[in-house]
Amino acid sequence: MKTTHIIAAVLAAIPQTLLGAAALSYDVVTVAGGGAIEGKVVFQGAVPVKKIIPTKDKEVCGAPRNEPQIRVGPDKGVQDAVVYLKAVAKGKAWGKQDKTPELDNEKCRFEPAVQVIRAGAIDILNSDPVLHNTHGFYGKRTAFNLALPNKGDRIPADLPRPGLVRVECDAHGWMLAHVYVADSPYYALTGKDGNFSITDIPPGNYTVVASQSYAGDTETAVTVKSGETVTLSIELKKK
Ligand SMILES: [Cu+2]
Repeated sequence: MKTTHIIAAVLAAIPQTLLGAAALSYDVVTVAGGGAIEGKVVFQGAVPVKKIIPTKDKEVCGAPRNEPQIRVGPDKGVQDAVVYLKAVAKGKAWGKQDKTPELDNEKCRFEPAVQVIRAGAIDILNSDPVLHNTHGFYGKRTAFNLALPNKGDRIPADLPRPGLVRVECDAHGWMLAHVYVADSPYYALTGKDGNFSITDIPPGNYTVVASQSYAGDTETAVTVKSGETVTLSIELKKK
């Protein structure tokens, strides 16, 4: 009896934030009469460039060059912005995955530089005849750390938790990629024109997050109604 009381008291003392972690799990339900969110991600500012100076393996890695830190098209559309709905509790099924996602080391760049995957497997590849050491991080914590000495190497890695994974190469300091591990299937990656579309959303209130590594995150509150499409223009601003 006494023990039961103690357990009850301990449970009551667990902060809601800890219990909230369980509530963040995603439940698949039938979505009838869902709505959609579509639109465009834009960036109006001057496009910053980063000087890349390969210091080794130059025959593969190339000459010094300037690379844009945000890919902006002629009409200001931002390519490779990740757009997702924050902390969705339930909704549509994930859909079939055609193949295991891949991150390739190619000419001492990551290909693709930005991708969104579901939690689980990702294959790390090397298309170069030089050593790459592909190192992924959740924040400061290592998610994987893989040496790929040979062209044609393919090593399976695992990203078990949702969140942003920053990927570096320990051999080539300028290499950088971002892998977003989604916590629900409500996400999109903008194309060259900056456009995105997210469909089959249960009616309700949502936070749309547009995320880009240079500009950071921009959040927009949206109400989705049954059978309707909300059109957004999301302007990214460097904070
Ligand atoms: Cu490398």
